Amino acid sequence: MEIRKINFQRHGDDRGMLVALEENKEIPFKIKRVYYIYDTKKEVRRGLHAHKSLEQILICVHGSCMITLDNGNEKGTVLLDNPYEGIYVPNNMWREMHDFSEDAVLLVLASDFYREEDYIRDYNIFLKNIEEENS
Ligand code: T46
Repeated sequence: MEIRKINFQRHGDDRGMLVALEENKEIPFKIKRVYYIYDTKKEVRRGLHAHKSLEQILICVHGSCMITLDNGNEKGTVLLDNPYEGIYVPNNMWREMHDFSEDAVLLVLASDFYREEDYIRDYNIFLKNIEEENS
């Protein structure tokens, strides 16, 4: 599966760079939550779940990390290593974040508030849900 990166517009001048993200413009949903992940150990894999109803944009604003997405049929992995690039992660998508650099800060813009009930943490249940949707 090819994971398409979104290239955000950069506003650069001789002072440096700036990226601006607005809901329903660069971000294709209303932003209800922002969180960020940092100080992740190199050997750690985070995520390992899907969401029933949540859209997210992931941006590695500092350092780098790998993102693996799995839609139940196909998998793809992408390197995020630029603060002006992001990836869109829809619902029903298994995600894993791994190979974080020591200085990595992964910023996430989410379409909904945190709800534990929205998580699918069992891979077999995730696959079963996908099968049911496709039947
Ligand atoms: C996702 C990937 C990319 C909260 O209290 N509020 C929050 O908004 C979030 C995201 C987490 N938490 C708590 C719940 C856990 O006790 O923070 C702790 C760590 O969360 P979790 O183990 O879910 O973190 P990751 O890195 O495995 O996954 C996170 C998001 O949870 C998830 O939605 O898509 O980042």
